[in-house]
Formats: sequence, C-alpha cells, structure tokens
Amino acid sequence: MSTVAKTPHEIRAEPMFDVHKIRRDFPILHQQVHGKPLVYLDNAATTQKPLAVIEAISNYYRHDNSNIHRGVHTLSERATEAYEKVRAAAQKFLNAASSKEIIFVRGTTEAINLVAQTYGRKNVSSGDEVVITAMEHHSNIVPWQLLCEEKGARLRVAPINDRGELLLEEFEKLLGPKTKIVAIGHLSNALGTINPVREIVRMAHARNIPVLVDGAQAAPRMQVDVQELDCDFYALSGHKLYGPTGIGILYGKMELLETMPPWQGGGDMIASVTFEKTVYNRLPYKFEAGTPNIADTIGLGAAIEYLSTLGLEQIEQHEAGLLNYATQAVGAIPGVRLVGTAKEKAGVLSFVMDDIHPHDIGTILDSEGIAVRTGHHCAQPVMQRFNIPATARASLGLYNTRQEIDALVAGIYKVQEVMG
Ligand code: C6P
Repeated sequence: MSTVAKTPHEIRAEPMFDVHKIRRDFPILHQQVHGKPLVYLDNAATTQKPLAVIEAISNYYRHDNSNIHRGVHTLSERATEAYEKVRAAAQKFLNAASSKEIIFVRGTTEAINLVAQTYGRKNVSSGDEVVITAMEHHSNIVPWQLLCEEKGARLRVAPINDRGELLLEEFEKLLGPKTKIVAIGHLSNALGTINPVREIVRMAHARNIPVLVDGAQAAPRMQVDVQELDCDFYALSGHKLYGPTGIGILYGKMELLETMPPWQGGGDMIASVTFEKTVYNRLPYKFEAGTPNIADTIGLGAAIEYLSTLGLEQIEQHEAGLLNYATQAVGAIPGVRLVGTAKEKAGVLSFVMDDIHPHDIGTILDSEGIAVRTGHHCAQPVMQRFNIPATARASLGLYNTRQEIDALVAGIYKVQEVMG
C-alpha cells in the first residue's frame, strides 16, 4: 500500500461513488443467467451481500464461534464483544439515544409482531383502534389484525390517492381518543412512495398516540435518524440492508420498552428465576430470549459498516438518479403503465403492460438474465386499490447501473415481441 499522501487534486479526482468499483465487492453479481450477464433488480425482496459481510460471518465461525453473555472463556468473551459492538454500531446508524433501545430480532416481520404482542396487548382494549395506511406490506397489516381480533379492537386504514400518496388529511381524521397506535411504512415496497413520517408522528403525538415505522425499504435507501423522526418504534431487516437473512432490528424508545412486557420467555431475558417468580432482565435483553443469531448479527454489523463507509446520502443520490432515468425510460415505452407515481419516491419501479400478465413479464425478463419480482409483493390491498392482480417490479440497489436499466428497457421490448 502506498504511504505517499494524496494531493488535493488527486483526492478531488477520485469519484465519490464509483459504482463499477463498488460492484467488485459483490461476487454474486458477476455471473451469467441463461447465457446473459445477470441484471439484479429485485433488491426490495433482498439485496446481495458484499464480501465484507460474507467474510465477517465466515471469520466468526472460523475463529470466534461461541455462545454469548454466558461464558467466561476467551471465545465467549470475544463473541459477546463482537455481538454487542454491532448494537453500538446500529445505535449510531439509526441515531438512537441509547444502545439499550436496539433489540435484535429476526427481521421487520418479527419486530412488528413483537410490538403488537407486547405494547399492543398491554395497551389496546375492546373498542380501541389501530391506524395503518392502505399501502402497507402484509407484515404491517396482519399482526395488527391478529391483535384487533383478540382484543375486539378496530383496524382503521388511511386511504391513498391514484399516485400512491397518503391522503394526510384523511389520515389525521382517523386519529382520536380511541387510537392506541399508528403503524406506517416509511417507504412502500409496492409503490416506492416515501411517507412524510415526521409529519405523521407530529399529528399522532399531538394526541399522545405512539407511532411504529416499518423501515424495511427505507433503511437501505436513506439516512434514518430515529430521534429526528421522533418515532416510537422503527423496524428493519438485515437482509434488505446488504446483510444476512434472519436478523433485523427493532428500535424502541426506552420509556416505552421499559413499560412493555417481554414477548418470549427463556434464557438470557431473565435476571432471576424461581418457580414462584421470574424477574426479567434489563433492556435490551428482556426482549432477546434464547441464544440469538450471533453470526448474522456480526454479518449485519459488517453491512452497517460497509453502508456507513459508502455513505447513505451517496447511496440515496445514486438511486435517485437511477430511478429518474428508469422512470423516464420505462414510462416512455408504449403499452407500459407505471403503478406508483408519488412525488416523493425511491427505489421501486412497479409497472403493468397491456394484455400481458406480470408473471409472463418476469419469466421473459429472466430469460434475458434480468431478475425482477412479479406478483402482489405481499401488499394485496395495494393491488386491490389499483384494481390490478399484480405488477412487475424493478427495485434498485446501490450497485445498479444505467446500463442495467437499458437492459431492462430492452427486455421489456423483448416481452412485447414474444407476447405478440
Ligand atoms: N418485502 C418484498 O419483496 P421481512 O420479510 O420480515 O424481512 O420484511 C417484511 C417486509 C416488511 N415491510 C416492508 C415494507 C417490506 O417490503 C417487507 C419485505 C419484500 O417487497 C419481501 S415480501
């Protein structure tokens, strides 16, 4: 490695966000599918993993594997330190006030279920209401339906317009003394809409209603500052954040987490146990029963470090440029209609084609090496709102390029050609 200091000119000459250089960090991208270079545009489903993440997991198993919070031996101490370092990194990543506000869970789905089953069960009673929006993923609908069913409460749904934007005034009208919690997506996985979370939180807090934010799609695409948003809970998945599957984060404000009962019982979540009484552990361990997913937490730590080094602002800018390019190019193809045209939008391009089922679009694009998702995207109510059975969805990642968007456009023309 050269030790010669760079001149200011040399520093300026280095591109800030060199996507071609970045792509070298992702081994999976460099392969052919059906004899064509892979164009991976299914990043909202899951993102690919940089070498840093793959190696962090492999190194953990090669050198440090041990159970945590239990042993006095060296490996256990090393594993515990590595695991807790990720909590500190996650706190910084989300700008949480304390690392005790970071709870490791399996993913967004588990995070939302945890809140519904603890905060919700404790605070929602018969006749109360839970408010969500019409653009939610099933993970931010079904846990609340289960809760409402159990408690005899009512799920209220704020409507969206034809562009896929939340109707804020209608949303506000739903808030009242019966509302016990608001749960909203930060960025819609089916439409790409970015919700005005700060404004929504302000409206809810004015009535003392806490707000849970489903950040599964936003966290990989924009700088999230939970203190700035002032939300009460924020849920995200590691695998959409260029990290491993099976690990995610629930952020919760300390004063709320303190009042919530534990969700699952078992080892590590206790301070003391007798047959008569169990005293629960302090935060965050109260919510982490049993041996956690240590290796993937460490992988998530590597992903957070990777993203922080690249810079979330840079990633956001890169993806915004690509989305703009893709919107123009795909939107200009005759017979193609974009679904989700919000002014505030990121990462996701959903579309339908005249007389062609999205499943056929996906299959023909795959034969061209292009991976997109087709279907209802686990957001069936969104499909119902737009009166369509499904869409084809191209979703962007930090490693995508304009050439790949060009390949998508060529692929869509190919779909039209094949389908006549
Ligand atoms: N959306 C998609 O293709 P899990 O499965 O727990 O990691 O994330 C669930 C989830 C929750 N909220 C939103 C907004 C999401 O987009 C997702 C996952 C994937 O769109 C898989 S269905």
